[in-house]
Amino acid sequence: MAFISPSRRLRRTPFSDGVEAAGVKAYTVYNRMLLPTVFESVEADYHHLKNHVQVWDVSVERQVELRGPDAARLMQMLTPRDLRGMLPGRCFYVPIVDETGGMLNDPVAVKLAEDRWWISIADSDLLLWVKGIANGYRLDVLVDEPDVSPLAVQGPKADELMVRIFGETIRDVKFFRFGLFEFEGRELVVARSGYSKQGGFEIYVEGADLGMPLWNALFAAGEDLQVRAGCPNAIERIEGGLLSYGNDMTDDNTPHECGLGRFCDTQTAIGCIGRDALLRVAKEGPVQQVRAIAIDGDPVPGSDRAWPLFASGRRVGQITSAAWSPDYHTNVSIGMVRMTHWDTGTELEVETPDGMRRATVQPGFWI
Ligand code: THG
Repeated sequence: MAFISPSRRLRRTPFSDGVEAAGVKAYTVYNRMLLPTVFESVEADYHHLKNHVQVWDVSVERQVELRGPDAARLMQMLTPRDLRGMLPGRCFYVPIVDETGGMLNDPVAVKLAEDRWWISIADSDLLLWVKGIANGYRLDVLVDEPDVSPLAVQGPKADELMVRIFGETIRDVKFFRFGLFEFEGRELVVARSGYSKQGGFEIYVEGADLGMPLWNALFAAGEDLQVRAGCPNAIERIEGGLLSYGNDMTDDNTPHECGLGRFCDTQTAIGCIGRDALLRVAKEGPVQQVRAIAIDGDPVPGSDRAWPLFASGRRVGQITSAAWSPDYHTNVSIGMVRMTHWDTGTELEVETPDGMRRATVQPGFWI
């Protein structure tokens, strides 16, 4: 057993004091910040998330802010999703692609105003790519990382808890939309979104000084709701088919391979830097794609590598995330599978760290 040495490069978050006091047991590193992965145990956290309400320090979802007359133009250069119909007050899940059509990130874009956007990023250095584009094309836009840290409130009792802090009108916020809500005299962006399928909100906490006051207010207000500190849960997110950039896809994958074709309008997304490349590959269609895959046998171990998938001894893909699901009584997983073997019901073999297991392609994710 070894420990991570503290340093300024591994940034604290506005909620780190609360996370530590709540007894965090494990972290991962994400955008050079600490992201909690376990509080009680991954399984106990999973059951609690599905039955109660949790507060998650997801400060690692850093914002890339675009501000200025060319903000909307720059945003459309980054993604093959057509943004023309997107109104201020909306959040869009957007694939970000490079000039080859490879995935650079899969953030949530938040349109604050025509000339002001936040890109709420997954784990890759998107700021550098966006600054490079803005400067290379001499765009009239400021690009930086503001002092904004998302705090997620997730679970079936999320509405009940949020009402107690922000008032009844929080219930009116629709999925993937946001409103401005006051806390301690400051207006905060609050969206109905989050990295779980259990429902809830994300509060974009602007100003690190507000972090612990808001954290403490949520825990004080939610005692009878059994509110707990939580974090994105590996089991629940695999059941729900929520992809993890760097795990389930990299810049070697197109959005179509990732199953994100429904978030692409490549024909009409004029200006998108990867548009020509995506139009070319779209003609043939993807030759591999993300699938939900059940893995037989006892609970699979955790892993820091992809597990090869085979059919009749031939390599046909890989498992990129896997966990035992208490609710579905099987190992749930996300895999990238070649076209010849991606049909529902196809039986495969997966090489796990503790031996070969049978794996079956599912019709869809579990949630
Ligand atoms: N919220 C915010 N920022 C984020 C994440 C988030 N940045 C990092 C990471 N998560 C980005 N990845 C995702 C992946 C999935 C979703 C959001 C961000 C998601 N998908 C829904 C689904 O697939 O069911 C809905 C998508 C839609 O219909 O538009 O929510 O979680 N701020």
